[in-house]
Amino acid sequence: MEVQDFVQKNSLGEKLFQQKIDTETKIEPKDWMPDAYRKTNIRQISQHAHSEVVGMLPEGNWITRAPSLKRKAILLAKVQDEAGHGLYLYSAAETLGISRDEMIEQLLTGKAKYSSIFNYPTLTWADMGAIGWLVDGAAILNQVMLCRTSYGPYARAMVRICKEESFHQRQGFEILLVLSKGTPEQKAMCQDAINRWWWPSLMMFGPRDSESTNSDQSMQWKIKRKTNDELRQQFVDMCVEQVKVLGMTLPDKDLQWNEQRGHYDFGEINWNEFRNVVKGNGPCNKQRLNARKKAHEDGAWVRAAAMAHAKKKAENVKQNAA
Ligand code: FAQ
Repeated sequence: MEVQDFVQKNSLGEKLFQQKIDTETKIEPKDWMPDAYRKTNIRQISQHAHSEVVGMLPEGNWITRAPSLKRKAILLAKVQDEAGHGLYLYSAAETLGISRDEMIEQLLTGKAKYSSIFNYPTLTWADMGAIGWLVDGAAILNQVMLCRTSYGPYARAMVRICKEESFHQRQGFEILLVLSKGTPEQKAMCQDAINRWWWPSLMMFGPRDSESTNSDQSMQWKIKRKTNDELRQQFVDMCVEQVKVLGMTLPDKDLQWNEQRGHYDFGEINWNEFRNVVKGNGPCNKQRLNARKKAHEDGAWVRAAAMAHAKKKAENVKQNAA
């Protein structure tokens, strides 16, 4: 292609791209898109996929110790859902031109991030309730917004994921509700789990807007529809009301209704802790990555068998056609 044709074609592509963004038309895999738009979607969608997959580990820890058959079946289904979410998201990222192998490699070598929240330990059964209520609750707020994200395959994956997440959140809240009406020990376990998961849940929304390197551009491209701080505030306002139903408290002495803002004020997040966990120094980072590496190595024979089967099948088709 002549240089001039290329420039003309590109600027037309850019115009069409901007028109689609302005008119709320989804960007689809074969559409022209700026390189940076492609890159930031790959970054965000693949990190989201990794979060779903690593997110199976803290809860997986309790499948064998769930207090009843019913609880075990529900938890098992929830953890399987997270695996499914990871798969939809890896597929959505693949439509942007990155391979699954590359993404997995980035996760296992520590190059790609995943949500900070999954680097905390699950110490008691009440943690299953707190994860469902708070972690899935935070994830839903973020993901409801992403149902309207500008990249088509990501938005469509989110619609399905949100339906399942809302079941996850309710099952978590119900676990806590039962504990909150139980023995003094169960009540204490419930409060302790809320105390430990509250602040890390607030960190899930990412750094303050003033420190968020990607937000401005992602908002302009309508990848994100609300900023980190807006979603965090929405989450705080929602949880302050819900915790009353449990008869429990949130571990923040600065929580207070602000009439002027029409929102709850809340205390300062420990951003040093957040940065440390994201850097790889949280309580369970090494354990989580090692578990993923082991799963990948243990699964090598399955991948090899699937490849061998596909090759044999292709050869058979060729032979039959000859
Ligand atoms: N942890 O400029 P921003 C779930 C990074 S799914 C680690 O504000 P952005 C389901 C960020 O990547 C939970 N890193 O970034 C479930 C960036 O680094 P980079 C996951 C974080 O992308 C429930 C840098 O900091 N959800 O829970 C975190 O505009 C229960 C600067 O930040 C998603 O991934 C963090 N918390 O906004 C599963 C949703 N926050 O890449 C199992 C999709 C920020 O430039 C059990 N993602 N960073 O090197 C998003 O909406 C966005 O990516 C944000 C961050 C909002 C997370």
